[in-house]
Parts: sequence; structure tokens; C-alpha cells
Amino acid sequence: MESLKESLMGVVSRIRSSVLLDSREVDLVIRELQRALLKADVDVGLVLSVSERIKKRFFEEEQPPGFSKKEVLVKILYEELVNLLGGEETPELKVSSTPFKVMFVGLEGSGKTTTVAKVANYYKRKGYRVGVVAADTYRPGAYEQLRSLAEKVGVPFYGDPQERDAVSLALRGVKVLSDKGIQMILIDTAGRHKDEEALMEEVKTLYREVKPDAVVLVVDATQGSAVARQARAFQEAMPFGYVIVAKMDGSAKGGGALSAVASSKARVIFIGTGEKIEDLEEFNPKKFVARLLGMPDLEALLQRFSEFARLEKERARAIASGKITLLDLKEQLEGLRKMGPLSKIAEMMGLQVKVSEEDLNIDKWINIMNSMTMEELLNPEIIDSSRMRRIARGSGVSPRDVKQLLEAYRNMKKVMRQLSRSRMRGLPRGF
Ligand SMILES: Nc1nc2c(ncn2[C@@H]2O[C@H](COP(=O)(O)OP(=O)(O)O)[C@@H](O)[C@H]2O)c(=O)[nH]1
Ligand SMILES: [Mg+2]
Repeated sequence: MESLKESLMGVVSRIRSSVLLDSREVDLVIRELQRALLKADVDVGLVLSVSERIKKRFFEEEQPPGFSKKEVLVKILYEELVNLLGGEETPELKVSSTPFKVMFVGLEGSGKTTTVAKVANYYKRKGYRVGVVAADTYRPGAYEQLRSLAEKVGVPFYGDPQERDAVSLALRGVKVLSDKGIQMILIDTAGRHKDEEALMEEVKTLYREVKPDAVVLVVDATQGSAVARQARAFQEAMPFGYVIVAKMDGSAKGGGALSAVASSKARVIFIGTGEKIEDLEEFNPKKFVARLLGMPDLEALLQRFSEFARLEKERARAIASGKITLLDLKEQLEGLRKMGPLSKIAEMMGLQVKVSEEDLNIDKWINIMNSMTMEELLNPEIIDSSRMRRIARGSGVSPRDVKQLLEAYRNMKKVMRQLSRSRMRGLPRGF
């Protein structure tokens, strides 16, 4: 994955060095992203749809106050890559019944037998009693390979080098191990047969007879987007919910394999990152993409976005409940400001009023409110004297000015309340 990481870091630094992020610069960013994904063997169709979505979102979504265009683009890039590689949820293989039978399927050489040992090790470390069954009766040496791996992990093993019938062997294995009180039984199966049809036939029969609680497909990351075809073939034979992508270490095509799996219904639960039994990592798309982008400050940025979303929700609630906030006052005043000085407005209305002092007040108030946090604008009640001093310092006025603004806000609230009350009494609108 190192090469994908390198090229995605290039995409991020292109965003950072952009000046305007106009459509020409965004196109350059997108093109660089496309190159990076195609090099990682991500399917062309997926590359195109992800680039379209990023562009569309960037030009359509509102830029929230306090965030730069670059930050917005980085966030969209992050979210769309998370989506491409598996989305929000991190599924888990839960041992929900005893014995919990897990059947491993996948083509020969994908890393299945090694992965069975890795998963056994993982759950053993979590405190489960795990056992493994060698039901690959086709490949010579499969028995010995799993037997020695099980010994290394230190878990019970069932196999029979003389048995040719995978189904009866698996059934016996399940019986023997569950009699021993094993909670989780991992069944390794063949990945090759006389031909693909015979292999799928055996896998189907195993599924029907053994009735596993979960099926895990193991695919090889070095195959890139080609794993999509394997996934489809196995999906036709039986429903599998989980995928493990082995050999992610050193594979330049890992991104292609992950996105191919993500576009099917199955979820990647682990990735294999080496030949040793410890080389298994839980797969979490969010963490994975964060690592790929190589931005130490990404976490903080995402947190700011989610904080903003939280406050937006709070604001929507305030509006729904009819609560008037300082933010409303601020927006009213800013709207007024856009129309020009008050004296000008008065002039347009044919009035001869001298309001220049009011103009100064409006500017001062907007300035003060610019020094407040969103939290304070939405809940002015929380502004105590120490917050008042901080706001005054931030806007270069005296705390008395801040106090005056808060008083004006309270008066406005009172008037609004009275207005709505008199309206409820049936007075004509406007009273
Ligand atoms: N580098 C690397 N090699 C792996 C990984 N998983 C499996 N292998 C190697 O891939 C080869 C095939 O693995 P095996 O478990 O026998 O595959 P099977 O035929 O699907 O059972 C072996 O040489 C393994 O050591 C992995 O995550 N990283
Ligand atoms: Mg094997």
C-alpha cells in the first residue's frame, strides 16, 4: 500500500498548494487522484464515479463558515475514499453461538490456510477456545501445513490425511472439536479441484451440510480488481458476509482489491499484512484512509467538521422551537449592512433621519459577535463575565460594549415574545 499512500499524499499536497481551487485546479487534483487510484488497480468505473462525486459535492455543497475551500475538499476526498474502500461501519465476526462455525473459502494460493491460522491466533488471544479443521482434501500437503500452523498457534486441530471426502471430514471435525468444548471452529477448505465447477460444487455441498454460522472469503491483494470476479463466483455458490484481503503488505494493488470487495455486499473484516501468524489487522476504512492520506492534522479537521454539524443541528432545533439567538440578530444586522448605511436606507425611504451613530453600533455589534463562538451565539445565556472579557479582548472593545449588546439582545427577545403573545390573543398581524 506504500505506493498508494505516496500518490494520495501527492493529491493532498496538490490541494494544499492550490491557490484558488477553481474548476481548473480542482480538475488537476481529480486527475492526480484518478492516476493514483488507477495505479492501485481500482476499477475504472469506480474511479470515474468517485471523481464525479467529489467534484459534484465540492461545487454544490455550501462552504461552512470558518472552513477554507481546501479543508472542504480534503474532507470530501476523505469521505469518498472511505466510501470507496468499505464505508462507515466496521463489521465484526462475533462469536454469537457455541460452537461458532466459520468456513473459509477462496482460490488456491489466496492465503486461505495461513489466514485460518491468523484468525485462530486472533480469537485465541481474545480469550476464545478456538479449533481448526483441515477440510482441504485436494491439495497434497494442506493437512500438514495447517497441522503445523495450529501447533504454532497452540490450538486444537482436526484432520485426516487419508480422507478424500471433504464433507464427511468437516462434519467429523466439527463433532470432535465441539465435544471438546471448542467455542469457535475454523474450517479450511480446498481452493482448487479438477475444475472450477467441481470446486464450487464441493463448496456448496459443504455449506449445505456443515451449516456454518459465517463464511469468510479470502482473496489475494496482489490480484487487485480481479478479485471482483472471484467474489461473484463464490457469491453464486453461497452467501458470504465477510472477506479477508491477504497479502496487503507490499502489494501495489491492494486498493483495487479492497474497492472491488466494497462494491459487493460483503465486508472486509481483516487484512493480511505478512506471512507470520501475527500479521493480521482489523480493517477499519476510516482509520485506513486516514493513514493513507498521511495527514497528522486530519483528525482535528474532521473533529471541527463534526462539531460544526452538531451546532448546525442545535441551531435547527433552536429555530424549530422559536428561540431567538444571537446568531439570528447577527444575520439580521449583516443583512442590513449589505443594503448600505442606515442613512442611505432612510434616504431611499424618503426619511430625513441622522442615523450615523446607529451605523457605528451595527458595525461594532457585528464585530463583537464575530469574536463569539458558535456555542455562544446559539446560547447567549452562557456568556458570563469572564467570557465577556474574552470576547471584548477579541473584538477590541470594552466589556461594557459586550454587555450592551447582550442587553439589546434581551430586549429584542422580550419584544418578540410580546409580539407573539399578542398575536396569540387574536390581534391582527403586525401588532
Ligand atoms: N506477504 C504475505 N504473504 C502471505 C500472506 N498470507 C499468505 N501469504 C503467503 O501466501 C502463500 C499461500 O498461502 P496459503 O495460506 O497456502 O494459501 P491457500 O492456498 O489459499 O491456502 C504462502 O506462501 C503464504 O505464506 C500475507 O498476508 N502476506
Ligand atoms: Mg490452503
